[in-house]
Amino acid sequence: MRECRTLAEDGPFEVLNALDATAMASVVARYRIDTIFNLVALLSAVGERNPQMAWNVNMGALNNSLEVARQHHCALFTPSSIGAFGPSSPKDSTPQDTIMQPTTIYGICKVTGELLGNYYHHKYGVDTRSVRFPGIISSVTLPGGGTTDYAVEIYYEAIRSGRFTCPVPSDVYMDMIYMPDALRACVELMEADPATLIHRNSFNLASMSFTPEIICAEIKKRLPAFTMDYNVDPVKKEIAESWPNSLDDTCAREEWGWKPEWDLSRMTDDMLEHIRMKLAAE
Ligand code: VAH
Repeated sequence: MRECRTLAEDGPFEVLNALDATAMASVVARYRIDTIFNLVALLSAVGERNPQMAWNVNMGALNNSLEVARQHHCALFTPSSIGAFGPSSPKDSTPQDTIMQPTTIYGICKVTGELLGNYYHHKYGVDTRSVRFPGIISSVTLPGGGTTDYAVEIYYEAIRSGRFTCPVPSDVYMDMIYMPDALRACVELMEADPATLIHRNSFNLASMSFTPEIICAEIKKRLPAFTMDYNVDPVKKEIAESWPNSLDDTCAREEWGWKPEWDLSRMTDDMLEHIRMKLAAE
């Protein structure tokens, strides 16, 4: 972790193919990395367009990260997702330990990743840790192929055009989290005392849960002229409806002190402010 912080603040960046285990091992050895954050994934919607590629990329990068972490004695963070749940999981306040039969290749990769993370911890002692992320919302990076992408795109269109056509049904709840909270969760989990962890791969993580109608209303409080209509994408509809409405993150709160700091109102102010500045600069 210390190594990672140093690199992030002062150190260089290396670009490597996460499917190239030799290159990954070489970078880890060269910079004496003590913690690997493997965030490689083809997301839920794009994964359904090419399931074989999604499996090869997502699991190839994870397998390399696990093996490099094992051989080089690194800790490893690999995110799971609300997408690891499926239609047979309890919908509301989805428990930490429950049925997990996802119906997307992305979700299947995430459940497999959780099992592999726990396996490497129990069999080899690798310090693997993980959270089940909600949809992550950020003004810095544009979304790329996820079912929750609408919750970022809506803010851009509120500033750009004042209108948005939503691909997700108006009444479908999904858990969401603002990027500052997501990043803090990664660090706080990896810095937690391992003696307090009962779970490892992977912790339910909750912050806020809303529907397109709810986020639209929050934006309209600030931009009354903003309008939204719908052109529902059948793939995103099926995926979104298969996921939980809300997660129970009691274990994360009790085992390593998780507590979100951003709610929908505060996030909306921050997103609109930063996107205004970003688009003005462009
Ligand atoms: C997706 N943003 O929509 C990702 C995420 C919880 C959703 O995994 O696929």
